[in-house]
Amino acid sequence: MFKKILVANRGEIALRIQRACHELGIKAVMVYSEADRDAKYIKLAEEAVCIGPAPSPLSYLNMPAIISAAEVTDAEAIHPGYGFLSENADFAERVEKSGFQFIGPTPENIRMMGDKVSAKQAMIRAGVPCVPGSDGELPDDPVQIRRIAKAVGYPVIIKAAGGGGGRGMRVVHTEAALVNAVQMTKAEAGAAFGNPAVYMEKFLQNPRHIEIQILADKHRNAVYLGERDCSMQRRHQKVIEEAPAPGIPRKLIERIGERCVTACKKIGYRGAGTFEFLYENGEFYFIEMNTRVQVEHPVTEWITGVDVVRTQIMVAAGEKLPFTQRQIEVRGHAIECRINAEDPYKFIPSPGRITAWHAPGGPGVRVDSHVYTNYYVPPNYDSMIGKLIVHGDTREQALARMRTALSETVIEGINTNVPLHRELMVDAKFMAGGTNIHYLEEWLSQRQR
Ligand code: MV4
Repeated sequence: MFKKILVANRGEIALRIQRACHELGIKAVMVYSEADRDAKYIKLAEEAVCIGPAPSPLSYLNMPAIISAAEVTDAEAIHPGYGFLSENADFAERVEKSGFQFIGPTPENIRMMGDKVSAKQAMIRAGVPCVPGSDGELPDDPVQIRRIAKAVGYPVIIKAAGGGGGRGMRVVHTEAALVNAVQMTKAEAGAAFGNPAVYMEKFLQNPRHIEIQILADKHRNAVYLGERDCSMQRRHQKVIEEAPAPGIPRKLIERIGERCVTACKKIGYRGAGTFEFLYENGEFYFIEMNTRVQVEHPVTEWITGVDVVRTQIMVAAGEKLPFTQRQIEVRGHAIECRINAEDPYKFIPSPGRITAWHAPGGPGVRVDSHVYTNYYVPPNYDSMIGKLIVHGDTREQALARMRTALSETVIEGINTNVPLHRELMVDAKFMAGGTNIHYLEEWLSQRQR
């Protein structure tokens, strides 16, 4: 096992990884920008290295600064967390070339999934069901583009190979608008991602966003840890996640989970990963794969009892997965509310000093956050300041525990979206379960203030 790991991230996930290291008896080297000197995990750190000024390109995205920090502290491995450099294949490659273990998949697998065309082709070959569409990159010939769209059936969606997470997409409803839309998306993709390649899919009008968590080791063992429902989102930012997904038959999840595991084995995947699907009319359609630990991993940890971050570290060190698929059982229901420093109505970021922080507690309540009373939320990064996660024997019990937990939560000095979560936890449609990816935005547009 590693003796020392460098944590190349900030915020709640830096604290989460630090905790996993300490539990395993591993020393954690924390890095920080000038804006993050006062974070809780820096105070708790046995070693911390400043890697640059507040703007992330100069610190958390600064590869030489991070690799140097690992060198001067004699770390053996680097955990990239989520965001920042976590899905950067060039970073993973540079980490390994410098003699450190990258805690994540191989650079080849990260690169394969970063290109959404090659990701989809790999999944089709591995037997994972995908959204019907162009087989690979769209050609330039307008006649061929029209022929493909006709075969797929309108509406279609044009997506950039270099995009993902909602960037570089365009919906097309008619043949008249098609060729121009393809050309526009290609031009934007070339400018934004340095890759003008685009592909086409049937546009699904009212899907849910369901994802499958997997874990794999370096010995071709892989398991799936059930699903998460991440449909409650606004502008491609998830707001609430839960597991299991309400109303989806277990048998269907098992079938799709097994396909994901087979695909992992086929491509030699290792580490944690998430297969993103759209779910509509009882069918799953793969859209993208994330090659990192995700914000919402705690809901999976709670329904399965598996520590995702601990296992990421163990498999990176070469250990075998400490459980088989047969040992994975789903128990109860978990819900996560992302706590953001933002206006709960207008969603404008609300950085500043937290003058009071009272976290909720009690049975079935978990708070993952790096903040505390008197902490200053810097304006330079994502507005998420923590996550509130609850578990119950049933979804109803989890909802009740979330309502109680939110009622106990006090955050003063900045605006947060806690009032939004309080409203959503008593919304009849959300309480019924199974809302689609458009529900939250429609609800917000009709909300009374
Ligand atoms: C789609 C889609 C409908 N049909 N693909 C947006 C984020 C990116 N990961 C894929 N996205 C979508 N792809 C087809 N063929 C609708 C979306 C989509 C979406 C997906 C998941 C969660 C939220 C979303 C919000 C708007 C659109």
